[in-house]
Amino acid sequence: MATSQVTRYNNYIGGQWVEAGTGRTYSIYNPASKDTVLGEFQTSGVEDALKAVDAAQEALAGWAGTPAPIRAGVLFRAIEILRQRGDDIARTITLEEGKPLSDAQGEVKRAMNIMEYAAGEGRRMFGYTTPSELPDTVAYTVRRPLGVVAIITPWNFPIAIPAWKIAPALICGNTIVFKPASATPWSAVKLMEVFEEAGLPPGVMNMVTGPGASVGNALVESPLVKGISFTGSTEIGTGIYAQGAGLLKKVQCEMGGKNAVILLADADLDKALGGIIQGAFGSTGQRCTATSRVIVEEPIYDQFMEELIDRTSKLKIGDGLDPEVDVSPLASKSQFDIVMEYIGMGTEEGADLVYGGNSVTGGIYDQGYYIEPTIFTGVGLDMRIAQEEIFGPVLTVFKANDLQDAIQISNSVKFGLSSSVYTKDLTQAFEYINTVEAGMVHVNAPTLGGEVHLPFGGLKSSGVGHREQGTEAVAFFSEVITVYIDHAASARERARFI
Ligand code: UN1
Repeated sequence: MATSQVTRYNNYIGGQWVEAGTGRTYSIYNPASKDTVLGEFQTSGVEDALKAVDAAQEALAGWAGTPAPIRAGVLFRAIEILRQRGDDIARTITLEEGKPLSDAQGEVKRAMNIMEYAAGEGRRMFGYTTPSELPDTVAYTVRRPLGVVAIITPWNFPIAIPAWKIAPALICGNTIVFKPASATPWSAVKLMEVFEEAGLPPGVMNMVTGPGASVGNALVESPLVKGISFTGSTEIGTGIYAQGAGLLKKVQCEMGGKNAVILLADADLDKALGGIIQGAFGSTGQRCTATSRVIVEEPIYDQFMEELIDRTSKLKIGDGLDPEVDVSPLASKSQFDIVMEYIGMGTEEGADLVYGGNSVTGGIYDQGYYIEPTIFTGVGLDMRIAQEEIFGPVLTVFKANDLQDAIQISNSVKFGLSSSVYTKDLTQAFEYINTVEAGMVHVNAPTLGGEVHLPFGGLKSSGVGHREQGTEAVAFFSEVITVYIDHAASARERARFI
């Protein structure tokens, strides 16, 4: 495509679409058609990030002073705009991230759901009143915004993850600098347009595209930024958390996973296979709640493996725009390379590659970053493919003697995001629920996703700071202020409580 036909998109700062001060831009490409340029975006630098912070700071008093139910009005309008543009935005997600269109549509719906939930919070956002130990004294709590917050998001849910951070941040009265993943700025621009048209006052939300090393870092360091909500790798998140803590900022980091399904011998195998295949290969495994391990109780291991391979072989690989496709391309060349490297590593480490393992080539496949759904057995617990997040369509299978053994295997990794058990036995299910190390626990359901009104997040290296979504999101994006009011007619003998 000739450069002249490529649309150039700008940053959004203080209510204006502006070019980066660096004067530099970069292009993004369709992962299913790797020579197709989708757009040109601003390669912003530190100064752009700081301008956005200043704009957010300037807008803060006005937005924080707007009653929360009125702030909610913007979110309700944004939901309507998303409804009208849903198809176009979903298509944008598929074009730039690669996921199947039906998943992209689901993602837009999820963004609408979270906005609906957050908008409702505009009429709740409860504090509490409680008796004081003094007469004629009222004690209560009230929520106040943090101030300017930085929202730093990954490429794999380029609409839903920003939405589930932005919506609660806005309803709580914060102003925002949004730094989307460098790989998916197009969805971010479209989301920004939705908020602009919904009537968000200038400066309340600003968007700056570009590298994390300059833009993200400047946001984390700026003394005006009081809160940071990050989703991405454990490595980057750990750095942000440490840096933010040193500056006494409120930080939440949602990071990697190595989620396991435990399959017990009494389980409904058909149901379990459906959930495991969707969990492992849906979204091409590029999801922090993806299933990357299955731990199978010995008596059903052989039957499970046979059916797993049979069903996996029927998955259709192709362009996410094709409605028949189950497994679409990896989101980028770098993601493709990482996953291929892990597959090679698995073989070298001595695991048995029992299905897939190759890139898919020929015809349309040469245009994109396709990898076969891949299954390893005979995986040792100390192998890197058993321990590290691969973020691709790679499933490792383990054999366990019983539930306790399975839980031990499940807990043997540094991550603890999401997990699942398939069983009909209530006693075993509860033992699992009470001992598995994961922030989200499923019984007879895939490791995937979550509902927007429930907390989302993990233990150990999967998350730190505060859960996302539900009322937890309001707790993160606000400060609790405790108020004592003495309405006694005159001075007291004992003027203060202890
Ligand atoms: C989901 O799996 O439905 O980055 C959401 C991620 C997670 C969000 C996943 N933070 O994949």
